[in-house]
Amino acid sequence: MSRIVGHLDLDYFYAQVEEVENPSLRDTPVLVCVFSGRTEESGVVSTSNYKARAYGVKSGMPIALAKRRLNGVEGAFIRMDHGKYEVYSDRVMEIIRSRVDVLEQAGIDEAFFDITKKTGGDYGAATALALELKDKIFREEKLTSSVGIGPNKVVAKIASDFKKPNGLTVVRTIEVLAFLSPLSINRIYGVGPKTAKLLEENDIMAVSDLASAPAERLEDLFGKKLAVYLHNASNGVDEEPVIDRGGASQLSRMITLKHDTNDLDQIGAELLPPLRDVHEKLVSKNLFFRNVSTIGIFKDLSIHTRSKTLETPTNDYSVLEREVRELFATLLREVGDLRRAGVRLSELQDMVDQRSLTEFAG
Ligand code: TTP
Ligand code: CA
Repeated sequence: MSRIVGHLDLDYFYAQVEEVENPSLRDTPVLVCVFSGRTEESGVVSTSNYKARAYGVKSGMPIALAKRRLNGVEGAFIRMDHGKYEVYSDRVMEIIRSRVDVLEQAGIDEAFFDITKKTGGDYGAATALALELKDKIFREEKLTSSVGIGPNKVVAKIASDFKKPNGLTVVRTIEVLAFLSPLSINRIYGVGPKTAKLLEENDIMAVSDLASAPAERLEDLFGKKLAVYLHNASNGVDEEPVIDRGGASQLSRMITLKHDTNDLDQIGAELLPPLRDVHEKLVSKNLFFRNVSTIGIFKDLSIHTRSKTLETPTNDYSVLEREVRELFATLLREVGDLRRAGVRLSELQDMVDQRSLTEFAG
């Protein structure tokens, strides 16, 4: 049976999360920014919604330039809150994971999945499953996503990018070459500006040009390894398996508090059982954590997080409890009553890796 692989990418992710938390933003250009602090306008745009993109706002653009692009139209400039986006990301990944054969998270807002067994290799069933994923993510998280389905990762990734936002593109094995041929070479994953420039200088503009370029010519330009990849990818050939990269990359627990509260002791007491539980899980899996986040959810369902990266990974419960308390103390100083509270451990590492690291260090 030939494989069926999918790629799901959440649309304008950070900006969409901000819209979900504050729906009144939907008709406004939303720019999620990393402020560097010197002046109110120093920093860059991390991402923006499609309203802002219509004015020419782009990821990585200085905030001052983005403001000029908006040309007097008022935009919402929002500080990036990575911890918050991770909470949404974790929940979306769980929705996908429970419905596919194998999930490979490829970034905070994207994942590959293998659904060969699940669909019996049938593209009709794959299409239905892709729609089910999109629908479930939209109903539970209010987030739209774009999905690509194909015989391998290279095709699935290009397909998910083909119709955005809220798209679904299914490319059956027999359609692969016709789908890829007219596309521009920079659609292929791994073709960055440098590779694209070199290809264009050699009159290779479309994927079909690349697919028919003589192997020796590509090898002269890029060396054996990249040449082989480019040749295969442009012909829709890719054997890379979808790999679950070692199970949980994070462990988290959320609770609903008995009453909405801003009281550190109250929250600390209610969080004790889930904290013990998450620590037990960590130890049973022989893992150390390096990053710990606290999560507070408010009446209006908006999420605020604080996180800390430790100098060295640990599985020490007293360190965990102390850090969580300190992080909640700062979080609560800055915000009102919480409805739900949670903790998340990430940058998890195997104890074995850890031991060999200290041995090297010693
Ligand atoms: P992308 O998936 O590239 O972009 P996007 O989700 O904002 O937009 P779309 O998929 O609809 O085209 O990146 C995912 C997140 O990564 C994005 O929401 C913010 C972050 N990001 C940056 O911080 N800087 C960048 O330059 C890019 C491209 C993304
Ligand atoms: Ca995205």
